[in-house]
Amino acid sequence: MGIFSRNGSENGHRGPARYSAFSLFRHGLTGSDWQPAWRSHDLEDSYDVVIIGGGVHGLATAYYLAKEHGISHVAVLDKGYVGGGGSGRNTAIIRSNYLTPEGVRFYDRSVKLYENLAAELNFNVMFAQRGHLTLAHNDGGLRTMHWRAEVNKLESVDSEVIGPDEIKALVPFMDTSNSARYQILGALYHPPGGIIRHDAVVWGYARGADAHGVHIHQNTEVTGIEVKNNRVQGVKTSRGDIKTNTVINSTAGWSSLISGMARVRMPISTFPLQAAVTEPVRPFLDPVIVSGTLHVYVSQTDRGELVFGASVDPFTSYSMRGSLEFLEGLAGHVLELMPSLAKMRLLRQWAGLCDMTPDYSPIMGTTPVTGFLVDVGWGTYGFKAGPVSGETMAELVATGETPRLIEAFGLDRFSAGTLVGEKGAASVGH
Ligand code: PYC
Repeated sequence: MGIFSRNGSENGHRGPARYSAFSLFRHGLTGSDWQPAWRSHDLEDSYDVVIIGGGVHGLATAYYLAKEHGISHVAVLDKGYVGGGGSGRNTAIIRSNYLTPEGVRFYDRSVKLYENLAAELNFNVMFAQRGHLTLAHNDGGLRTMHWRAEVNKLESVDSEVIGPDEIKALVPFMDTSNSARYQILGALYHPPGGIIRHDAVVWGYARGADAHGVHIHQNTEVTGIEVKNNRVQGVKTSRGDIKTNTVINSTAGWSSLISGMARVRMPISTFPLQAAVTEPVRPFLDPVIVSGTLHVYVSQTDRGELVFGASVDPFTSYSMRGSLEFLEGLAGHVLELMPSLAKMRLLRQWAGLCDMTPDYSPIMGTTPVTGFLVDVGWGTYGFKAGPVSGETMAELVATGETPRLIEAFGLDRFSAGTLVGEKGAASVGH
């Protein structure tokens, strides 16, 4: 049985009722209200672990801490609402076709966790493994796709380079002709890749963490981190102070500022990343399409909208405003790939914040301040890593040992010179 027993209780904690066809039928018949998926609590004076950031990383960490390690006296703090940051602003692409063995192994574990997540959380996260295509428009691009395919295969991840005819068979609307302005020479095809309902992932983890006794505190801004003799003592928040020996920085966008509160410097620069969604149309696009050369990625949701994104804006900023320049560039590039989309209308655009590191890999693990841990530096690839980050960060807290999957991503790699260069596998050129 997953996290919820029949009567909704486990470890003496009363959790939500199980979602099922039967409970849907019963609620429909009786008109009774559904229990809230997670509850509000008074802020306690102390917690065993305080996690800053109520996105997929922070909530997954809390969930695995409680479920796998029995550490449930945990607070997740968010200055806004659950999933209101990067977790609600990304384009929900899941894949593990990275360039380095370390990256491939890490993201592959995340894909595996995502594959079982709906059953694990008793929450439909709508993971659609429709395949993922990264286009190559020149010899250099094609070489990188071959490189990635070989590393992927060595790590037992399903990826291969395919040619224009096979691309056309997968995406009939794509202009794969020799006369395309940016001719398509081939693509890295990654069948396990796909898209997911990102809100559902966040809500599912929040519900699961709550069921195991974790306290989720929304509208609770961290204003300081207390450090004495190089050890974490607690956090200050807009709702009061909390004593704790363990703080995890699971934020995106403001992660270097939060680390700065503990006086830990991070090699991170923060850039906005914009995205947009169209009106819904009949399903015609199965795989996710990415073109690094054209700085664009496209997927079609189950509701029929096309979701587009580009590279990060070319300046550091904490602004999350959309711009007309982005839309102009995006529209031009999308039409170079799929000219028949000329009449599509955009519904909405938005932006999120991306914490870029010098090597395009995250920063995870311990820091020079005892008890201050980080799960940050997620650039444009954080959402897909949520489950594995939660699993490994929870293991680190519970055992005091850095799990092998994240050994390569430590902060000390920047002084040791052991970078994990993933720029060639980032979705778009930056
Ligand atoms: O890394 O797959 C990715 C991605 C998609 C959109 C932004 N990053």
